[in-house]
Amino acid sequence: MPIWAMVLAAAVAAGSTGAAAQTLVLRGLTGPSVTLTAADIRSLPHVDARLAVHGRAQAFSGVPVGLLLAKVNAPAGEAMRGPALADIVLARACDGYRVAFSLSELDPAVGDEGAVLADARDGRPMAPPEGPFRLVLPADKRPARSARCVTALEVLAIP
Ligand SMILES: Nc1nc2c(c(=O)[nH]1)N[C@H]1C(S)=C(S)[C@@H](COP(=O)(O)O)O[C@H]1N2
Ligand SMILES: [Mo]
Repeated sequence: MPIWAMVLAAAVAAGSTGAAAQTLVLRGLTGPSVTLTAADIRSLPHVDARLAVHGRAQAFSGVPVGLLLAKVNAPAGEAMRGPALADIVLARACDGYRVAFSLSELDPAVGDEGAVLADARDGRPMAPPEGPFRLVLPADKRPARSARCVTALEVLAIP
């Protein structure tokens, strides 16, 4: 293989690694994990969510987090009782940033904070290191939980 072809192949491989990092992994308490691409997420129902980041109001659009957690059968609604109230959701970001939530606060039938996994800001997709997916908690006062570049949402039981 000529050297230019090797360089091209390496660039394509690096590019596809980048693409793989632009997926969202959902892990439930049981059952297989679910991996969604940006296109998968774009095809799901969207809501608008506003958040002030350092005093600047930002308009995001994305998928309600409860809808994503339902894809891995996270307890919600009537099932949000007993041990489920001690379950947590860990959001993981591409830079190692992590944010923990209680599962019940993300359940629209209980906490209803309006948590959204945004895939657009001001009508445009977000590029890394902010995107492609950013958590938006519209009721938060400080944007510390608004994890940029979210790679996974994991439901975990506290031991
Ligand atoms: N992945 C990731 N997300 C993050 C952070 C981070 O360090 N890594 N910092 C948080 C904090 S503390 C703040 S104040 C906001 C800042 O958002 P901005 O970068 O859009 O200004 O991002 C939040 N999301
Ligand atoms: Mo912050």
